[in-house]
Amino acid sequence: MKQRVFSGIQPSGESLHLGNYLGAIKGMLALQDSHDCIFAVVDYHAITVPYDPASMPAQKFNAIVEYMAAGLDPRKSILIIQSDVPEHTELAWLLGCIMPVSKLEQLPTYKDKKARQQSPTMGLLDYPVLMAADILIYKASLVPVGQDQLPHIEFAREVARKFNAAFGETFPEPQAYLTEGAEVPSLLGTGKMSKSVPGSFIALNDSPDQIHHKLAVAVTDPARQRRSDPGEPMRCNIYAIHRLYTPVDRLAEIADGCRAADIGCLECKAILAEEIIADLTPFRECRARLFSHPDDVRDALREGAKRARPLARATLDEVRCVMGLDRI
Ligand code: AQP
Repeated sequence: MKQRVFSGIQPSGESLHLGNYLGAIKGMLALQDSHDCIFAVVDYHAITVPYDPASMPAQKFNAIVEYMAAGLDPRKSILIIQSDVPEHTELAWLLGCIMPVSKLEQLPTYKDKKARQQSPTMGLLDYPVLMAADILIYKASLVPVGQDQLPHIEFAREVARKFNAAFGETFPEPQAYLTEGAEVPSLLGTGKMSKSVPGSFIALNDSPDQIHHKLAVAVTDPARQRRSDPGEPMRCNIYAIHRLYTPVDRLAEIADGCRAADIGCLECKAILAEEIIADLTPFRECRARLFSHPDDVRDALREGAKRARPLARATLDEVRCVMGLDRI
């Protein structure tokens, strides 16, 4: 039997970004031919922070289009919107009843997002429980994610262990699947590329001009104030992105040129912009095609939910049974 894979991305912006693509979607693509995959647009996660209800339908539609344009194929993988499979939230309630609040309060994403909000919601605290349910409802053993999600995967493993110890062997302990781009840095010089940090990201639907502009104003090696200053590529966030895009021989040329101050930051950024634009061209074309055939996208989602729900229901029935909740 093929190993089961689950992963999800929030529809929390107008477009997914390069971090989502290189850190998560590339991992999904690497597994979709050889594994039994379910990939979701996790809309219930996106409402754990303030959001605009009027924009949500378009953001969900865009996220699923971008999944498909990046190569996730509904003939190979089950593609769903999380809220179309309500078993996820029902399982989250059951799992939440075995996990201590103190554990959730320690998780870095919660602490980080809490610091940016006046009154963090119960949903924000509970986010990792819902994420554990998203994975465990399909008994997935592999989860392609970026580095920032590792604490949440560790939490999901702990949920599985705790549940199995209390109610008998039910869930596999899921493992993260990381790509080379597991931590795409922010264009602002510190932290990761993130939808909620303006100026930090390149969106997958950015035009070639926008990509050139965003890179041109991006922060680089702080030691390189003037064109003639020698740089240190390993300290530079732009070089870190180059390493994910640029062929090895060209990369060595850029690193040497940077150290010798033969290549300026602007030139280095322009080379990277062209690499990214070339990589995203087929994506952009496919995205435009899908937007002009919205029924194909909706059909894929309908079919996805139809295939996912029986799998989710079977796990939920089993869980309710071992918890003594299925009978009177
Ligand atoms: N910079 C990144 N590098 C590598 N992987 C990344 N991911 C996100 N940013 C990077 C991975 O993308 C998947 C989906 O992320 P998400 O949008 O659901 O949540 P997130 O991790 O919180 O992403 P953002 O962009 O930072 O969203 P906001 O700003 O709304 O919180 C995950 O696998 C994630 O690791």
